[in-house]
Amino acid sequence: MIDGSFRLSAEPIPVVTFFGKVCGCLKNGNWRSHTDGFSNTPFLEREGSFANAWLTFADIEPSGGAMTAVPGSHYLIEKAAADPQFRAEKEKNNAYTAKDNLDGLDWNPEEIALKAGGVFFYDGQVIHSASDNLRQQPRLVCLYNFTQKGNQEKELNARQTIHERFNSDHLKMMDDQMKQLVGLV
Ligand SMILES: O=C(O)CCC(=O)C(=O)O
Ligand SMILES: [Fe+2]
Repeated sequence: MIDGSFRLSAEPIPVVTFFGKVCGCLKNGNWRSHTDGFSNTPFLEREGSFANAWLTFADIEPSGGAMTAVPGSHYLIEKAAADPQFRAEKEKNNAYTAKDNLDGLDWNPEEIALKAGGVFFYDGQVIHSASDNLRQQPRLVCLYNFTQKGNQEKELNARQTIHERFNSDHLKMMDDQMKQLVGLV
C-alpha cells in the first residue's frame, strides 16, 4: 500500500458503536453511505503514498455495526467527481443508497466483519459507512492514517505541524519507537 518507509500522520481515532441504529442495515435495504471527500489527485497517482487502516479490538460479527463498503467504487467516484454538478450535489448531500446510486455502479455493498486484531485498509473515496449494530456487543475499532515518508525537506516541514496532528501530552510521553513512527525524530 505504501512504497518504502512511512509514518503515522495523525492521532489515531478510536470508534465505539453501541447497540442500535447507526446508518441503516443491508438486510433492510436502508443502509446509507458516504465518501470521506474527493481528492484532486487521481487514485492511481496517490496509490503507494498513504494508507487508512482500521484495527479491530473485539470480534465484529455480521450485523454487529461493521464498516460496509462498495468494492471498487472509488474509481467511479473519481470519474463522477470530475463533473462540477456532481461535486456540488454531493458536497451538499454526501449520501449514497441502494436507490440513490451512481449510474454504472454495481451496488454490491460488503460488510467487513472481522475477528479481534483484524485490520481493514480502505481508500476514503470508496463508498462506505458503518451499519446498524443489531448485537449487544459494542463494535470497537481504531482508525490509523499512514503516509509515505518524503525527502528531508518534506519531513522537516511535517515536523513543524506535528502539534496540530498529535495530542501534545501524547507527544511528550512517546518512547523512541513511537517518536520514529510519528516522524518526531
Ligand atoms: O464507523 C465507521 O466504521 C465509519 C466511520 C466513517 O466512515 C467516517 O468517520 O468517515
Ligand atoms: Fe467515512
